[in-house]
Amino acid sequence: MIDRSARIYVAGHRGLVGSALVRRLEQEGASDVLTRTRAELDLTDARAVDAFFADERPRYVFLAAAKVGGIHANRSLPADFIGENLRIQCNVLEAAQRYGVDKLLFLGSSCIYPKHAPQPMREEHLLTGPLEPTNQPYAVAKIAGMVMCESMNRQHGTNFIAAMPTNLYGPGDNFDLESGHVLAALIRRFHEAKEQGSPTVELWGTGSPRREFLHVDDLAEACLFLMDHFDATTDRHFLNVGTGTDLTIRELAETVRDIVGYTGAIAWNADMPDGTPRKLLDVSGLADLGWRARIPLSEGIRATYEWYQRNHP
Ligand code: GFB
Repeated sequence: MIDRSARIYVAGHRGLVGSALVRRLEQEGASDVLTRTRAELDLTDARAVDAFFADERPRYVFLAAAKVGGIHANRSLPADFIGENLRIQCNVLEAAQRYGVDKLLFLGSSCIYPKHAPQPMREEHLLTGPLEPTNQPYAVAKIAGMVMCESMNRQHGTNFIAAMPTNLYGPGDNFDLESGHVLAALIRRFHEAKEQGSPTVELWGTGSPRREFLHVDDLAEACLFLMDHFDATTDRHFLNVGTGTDLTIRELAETVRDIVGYTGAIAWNADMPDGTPRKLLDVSGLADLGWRARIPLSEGIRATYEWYQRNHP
């Protein structure tokens, strides 16, 4: 078990994942959670990151800081997605090693697996085939982060592990229609259409791709579980985190539509990309250790919609 009274740094505490991690750590009695806003500490600045670790000496680190976004943001800003993520990872991982961090958890993403990986995707499918083009720069950065953790462990004897979450949603998500992920965008599109009495909501792609959705509070619980119960070993330093079930984007849209209470029609804009055809994680590794996701999708969407209404008047 990681010591709840030790200094724990959550990088990216204002994001979807980082904010959920801070909530979870506080619920579990963590008494010295260290955070810095981007204005206080620019993680792409190697010198600033080094000075921060030298001064603060965290014992544990959750590396949840990253440039993230949905399919359109990934396509529009590919250089930012690879460049910023590589810099952030490199700086934090190297400083964590240099200043003797006991254990670090790096957040990967299910898009690191090949576009046509067998489904559900197992950890050993990493680096076995070409990636989905819409998010290749982001995926390459995340793969580099994973390989860097493993390399640090081999060369320096660190205990840097990684969680590979499936598509996430929940309170604190980015509800921007251009840059957000699909679930947050759907909540907003249906909500605004209901408020404005629009007869149709236009969604991207064909609706046929399949995705798996994990509530971020489940992910935060899994991350702490991994920190407590999973160590980097020579053959494996990361595990998938998901629910083990998926649905089509069309089914997701109908679920969100019903929860929001929109009664108009859905139109699919096939000029927008579908992305990878299917992305379902095999979660047996984490299940064997004793962890399973708990929040059912419809319940999680309902709670996220309530959060959206409270926070986006
Ligand atoms: O979450 P998302 O943007 O990204 O979901 P990925 C994209 C799927 O939802 C595509 C459809 O099939 C889209 O065509 N979609 C329908 C929409 N309407 C919308 C909408 O209004 N907004 C959005 N965003 N999508 C991401 C990667 O891939 O997966 C990230 O881009 C990350 O890098 C994440 O890895 C986990 O699931 O395709």
